[in-house]
Amino acid sequence: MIWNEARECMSREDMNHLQSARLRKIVDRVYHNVEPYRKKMQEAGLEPGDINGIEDLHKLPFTTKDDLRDNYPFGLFAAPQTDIVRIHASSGTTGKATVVGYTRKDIDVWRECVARCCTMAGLGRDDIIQVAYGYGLFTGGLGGHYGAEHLGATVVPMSTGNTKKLIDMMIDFKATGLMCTPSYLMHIAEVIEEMGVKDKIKLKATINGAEPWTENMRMQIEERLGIHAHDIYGLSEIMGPGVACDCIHHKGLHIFEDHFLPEIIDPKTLEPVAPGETGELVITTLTKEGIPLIRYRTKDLTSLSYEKCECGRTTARISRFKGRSDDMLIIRGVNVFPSQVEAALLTVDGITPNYQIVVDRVNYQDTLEILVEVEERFFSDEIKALEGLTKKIGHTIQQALGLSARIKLVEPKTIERSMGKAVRVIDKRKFDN
Ligand code: DLL
Repeated sequence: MIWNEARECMSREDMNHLQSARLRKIVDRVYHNVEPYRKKMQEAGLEPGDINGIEDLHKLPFTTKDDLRDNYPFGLFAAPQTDIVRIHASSGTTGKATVVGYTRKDIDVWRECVARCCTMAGLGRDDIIQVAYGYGLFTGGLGGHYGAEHLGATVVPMSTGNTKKLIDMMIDFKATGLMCTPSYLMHIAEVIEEMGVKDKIKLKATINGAEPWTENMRMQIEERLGIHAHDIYGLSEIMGPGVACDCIHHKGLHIFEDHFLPEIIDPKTLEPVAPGETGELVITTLTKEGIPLIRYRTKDLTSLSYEKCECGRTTARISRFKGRSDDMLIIRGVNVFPSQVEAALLTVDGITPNYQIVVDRVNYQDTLEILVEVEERFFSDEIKALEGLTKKIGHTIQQALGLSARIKLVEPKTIERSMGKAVRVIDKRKFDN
């Protein structure tokens, strides 16, 4: 089992000491190897010697996705190409992809982090783990694969594509672990029910991430499949999956602070927020060689807690993600996060976590429509049941968002399923000009 007690259960003092030593080293590395970083530091009047420890972190300039795009493809690499053994890239919504490179040591750190996540989920050498994240430039497939293999588990590289085959193999191989996006897991649960094979499934735990999901959705999945579903976080710029993961207590995601130094800032003022308050997660990679990033603005909204967890780990925990500072929708002047909509919907009985938010603009007025899949039984009931449910959802959304929405109930499986990240929001306003 990969339970790195020396690192995951360190005293705060020792952890800060380790982080300071690693920060000094990484700042030195980028200053001497990455021209854009040297320039940025010089513009801020900084030299590596000015950074003595984590108390000086705030002096360093931020890094954003634009810095990666501006230096496409390899401009921020801090290692010679001969030391880079792997490239990944994330598809940008605009412009060029963001490209990242890994040295052999980076891959070793990555697999150890993902293996630690598997341990948190109670998986070990005896387990058979199917990896159903996409393999390729996306970090999910290979990241999960190397981590589970490092754990010593038996890895089945399913990738995405054929859900029935995945389930057949899950049964035949007696698979006990599964890694995939939460929305795909939901789809897998539906197909298992459809096939009537739930009693043949030996699954114990799943490790799900790459997109926001709610606590409610996690509990619904756990109940449907009789498993523990764990939230894994990561982003390709920083490494890929395995930056943080929640343990069996599901009270926030333990961030591997020996490799990733977290801060939470107010995305508008860029100042740190008080402990426990929600803001944007900023990460400094402490050990990356290929593409170390200093104060990288993830745009992901969360909060930090340094309280010791019941599991014994002392690493800081980030709360379940509340969305991104840049996926926030402003509808009729009201800020709305898709995760808020999901949380509200799932409080209503009879709703599945399959929904789509459609925002449009008609006569200069924003419109909000929410398509919600409801259980089959409502469609066989009389029309009154449907009307009642529509009203109830409308009321719940109004209460949660302070916004009225047109609710459209649709039959199960109407909303297109995704093997990767679900398309939760269709914002048509972007296309009119
Ligand atoms: O999604 C890496 C990953 C793969 C993580 C598999 C977990 C599992 P990117 O494609 O670069 O990398 O997208 C990163 O996805 O900034 C978040 O906005 C979102 N995200 C990732 N994990 C979670 C999560 C991978 N557990 C972006 N909860 C991040 C909420 C998540 N959002």
